Amino acid sequence: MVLAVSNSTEKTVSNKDKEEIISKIADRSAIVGVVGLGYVGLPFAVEKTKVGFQVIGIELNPKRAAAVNAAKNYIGDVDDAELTQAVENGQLIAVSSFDCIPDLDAIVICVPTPLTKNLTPDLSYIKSVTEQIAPFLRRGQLITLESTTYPGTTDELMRPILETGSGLTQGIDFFLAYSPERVDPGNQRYTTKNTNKVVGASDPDSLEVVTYFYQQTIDRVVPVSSAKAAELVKVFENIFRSVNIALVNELAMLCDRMDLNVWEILDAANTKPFGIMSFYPGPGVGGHCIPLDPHYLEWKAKEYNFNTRFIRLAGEINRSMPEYVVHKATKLLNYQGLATSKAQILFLGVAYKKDIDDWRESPAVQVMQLLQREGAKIGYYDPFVPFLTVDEHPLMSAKDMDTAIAQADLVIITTDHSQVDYGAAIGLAKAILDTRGITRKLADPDRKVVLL
Ligand code: SAJ
Repeated sequence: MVLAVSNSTEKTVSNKDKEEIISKIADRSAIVGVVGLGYVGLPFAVEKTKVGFQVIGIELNPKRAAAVNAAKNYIGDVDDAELTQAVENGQLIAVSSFDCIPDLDAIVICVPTPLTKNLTPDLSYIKSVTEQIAPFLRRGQLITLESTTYPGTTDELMRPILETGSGLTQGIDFFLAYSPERVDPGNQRYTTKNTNKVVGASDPDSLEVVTYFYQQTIDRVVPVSSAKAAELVKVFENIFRSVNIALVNELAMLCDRMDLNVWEILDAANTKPFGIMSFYPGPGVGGHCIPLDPHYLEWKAKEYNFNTRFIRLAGEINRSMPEYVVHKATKLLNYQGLATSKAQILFLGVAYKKDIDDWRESPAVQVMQLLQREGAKIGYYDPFVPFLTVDEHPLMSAKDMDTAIAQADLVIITTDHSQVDYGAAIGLAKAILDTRGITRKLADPDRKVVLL
């Protein structure tokens, strides 16, 4: 293919470069770099080793890099034995510098994309990694961004930094693409390998190379027309969840006023065999994705003089849920003639969702914080979370659930871990506020349970 370039000389796309990287991917001589060995990067890195690639993980947290090199697993979705095998046979090595960039053929960037305190994108990780890569970039390399971000990041932020820093041109000298991570932490059914993968690039050669690269480890790769399109696909997926979770959270607050049981309403609605998808209310929306990612699009849309009202409203409703739980808890304590400031409250489950150990951005912790600030004595029991901090106060999980429940004036179920015996909890508790509806089908002869 011949590309016309600005100085009117014709420059052929180096098919040699494209053929070379494709051949190195095919015979597994391509060295894969993964920047960021978190809940996206480490599972991806291990998957690549399983199909024969040499992988260098660039992890700036030295503790994490050392853990990987010692085959000490810290990501629940990674199989311990597979990590050990990858490390022991030398296929996965973690480093904490970018000096190895020239040796890499494909570089996959899986760094965090948080929000600032006023809900604007914080691209500092992506920018810093891109700036570190640029001076080492060489002909024929593939750079892929996986972090969830606003449409335009790859082409408008990364590409100029890479081209300026290296003097190379995308699509002619190196390949640049976007492929969103789709990881559902704790999901036993869908893994890195069998979760369909969207890929997008803004030139045909980059799209061809990135598609072939991911096809080596993922059952189905879905190419789209540009990096920007792929970026929007991902953000839409999380907006879809945020809006639908907010819808049922709002319904829960209305049902409370109408003296209706939102769980009964939703269970019945979900018997519809078509045209519905089940979402349930909760104490709020946690994790590193759903509370944050939609605001990346909200921020970008403003450039087009467009207000994404669904995103804003959903965020407002979801962020209001911890306060709503406090309102319900206070009412319940009042029925017992107890002031919140005198109450002993036990939180059953503190992770941001069931059957995982991650409590960062957990709505449970937000509720704990609010009630602790009102003077309540709070404790928790969570088999996945041995300790956490609430307003910088360290807390350990109760060792024995039964004793902790019996000693509490109120139990608040904030995470519905599968392994907890909720029937026993009902028998032992004085009162329960169930924010996850996990007890809705259990016997409650003494009517101790109030559902959100
Ligand atoms: N939640 C509800 N009600 C619901 C569903 C979820 O209150 O009906 C809450 C959860 O308890 C949790 C939060 O929302 O606090 C987010 O839950 P989530 O199920 O969306 O899980 P995440 O954030 O760990 O992972 C999601 C992925 N989950 C699913 O698709 C089921 C997926 O959206 C993305 O691949 C991933 O975010 C990501 O990395 O973007």
